[in-house]
Amino acid sequence: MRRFTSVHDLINGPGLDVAIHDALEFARHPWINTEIGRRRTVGLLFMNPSLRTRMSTQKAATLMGAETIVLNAGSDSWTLETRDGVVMDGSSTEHIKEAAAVMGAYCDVLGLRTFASLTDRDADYAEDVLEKFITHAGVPVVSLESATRHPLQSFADLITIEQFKPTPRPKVVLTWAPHPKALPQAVANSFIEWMSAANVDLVVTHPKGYELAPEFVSGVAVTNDQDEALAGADFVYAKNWSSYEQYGQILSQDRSWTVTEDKMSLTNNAKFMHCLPVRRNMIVTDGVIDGPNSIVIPQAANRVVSAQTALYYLLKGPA
Ligand code: AN0
Ligand code: CP
Repeated sequence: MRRFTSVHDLINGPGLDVAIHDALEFARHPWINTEIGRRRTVGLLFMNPSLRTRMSTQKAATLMGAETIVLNAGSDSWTLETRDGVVMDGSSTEHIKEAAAVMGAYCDVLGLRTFASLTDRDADYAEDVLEKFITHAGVPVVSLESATRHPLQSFADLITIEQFKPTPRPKVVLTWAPHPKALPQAVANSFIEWMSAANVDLVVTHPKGYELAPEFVSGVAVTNDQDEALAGADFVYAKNWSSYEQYGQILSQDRSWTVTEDKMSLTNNAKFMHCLPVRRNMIVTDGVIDGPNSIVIPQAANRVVSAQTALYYLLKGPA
C-alpha cells in the first residue's frame, strides 16, 4: 500500500475484512511483528495540535521496530506555505513542497496532519494540502487527519465496534452535538465512509443546516429527529461539525442535542463513543461519559491498533 488516506486504500489494497482481521490480531498480540520497521524511519508532520494521533502513531511505529521523528510545523519546524504560485512575502518561511521532499529523503513513511481551512471548501474537499504532500513526499504517506477525513480514527472506531458489538449487524448512530468552536467535518465524513463499508446499520442525525457533503451521505439514512435515530441503537457516536453548506459556520449550539442519560435511555443499552478531545457537558454529559457504557478510552486505545495496521501495510510496500 502506498497511501492510507481513506477506507478505499484498504478496500483496494489488502481488503477491509483482511485489515479488520489483521487489526484484531495486532490488538491481541501487539509485538507480533517487530521486524518490519527495523532500520526504518517514520516521520510525522503536525500542522495542528494532537494528543492521540501523535502518541498512538509513535507507539505503533515502536511496536513495529521503527524509529519516529515528529515535527510540529510552525513551532519546532518552519511555518509552511501550502498555496501554489504565491509570493512568499508573508509569515510562511518554507513551502510544503520542499518540506515534504526533504522529509521523504530522511524517512521511509511519512504522516501528515492538516485540518480543513473551513474557508475554502473547494480546496478542502480536493484535499489540496494532503495531495501536495503526497506528490512531493516520494514515500508512502499516512493521513493523520486531513481536511475531509480521519482514517486512523475511523479504522480505530470500526475495530472498537467489532470488539464491542452485541449482534453481528449492530445499529450505529452518528449524532451531531453542540460545540463552541467551528470544527471540520472530517471525523463525521470519515466515520460515515467506514461504516458504509462495514456490516452495520448506520443512521446519521443532525439539526437542519448541518447536512454533510453528498459524496459522503448519499444512500445513508439521515434524520433531523435525534430521538427517532437513537431508538434501538447499539452504539451512539457523538461528534460536532460545522456547516458544509454555509461552509465552516456554526449555525447553532443547541444544547438539546447534548448526549444525556435521558437520550441514552432511548437506545438498546448503547455504548457511547467519541473520538476525543471532547467538551464535557456540551457534547456529552459527565454521567454518560463517566458511565459504564462509555467506551471512549478503549476506543482511543485502539488508535495504536489502527496505526499499527496501517503502518504495517505501508512498510510492507505495494501488494
Ligand atoms: C478536531 C476535529 O473535530 O476534527 C480533531 C478531532 C480528532 N477536534 C478539535 O479540534 C476539537
Ligand atoms: N482523536 C484524535 O485524533 O485526537 P488528537 O487530535 O488528540 O490526535
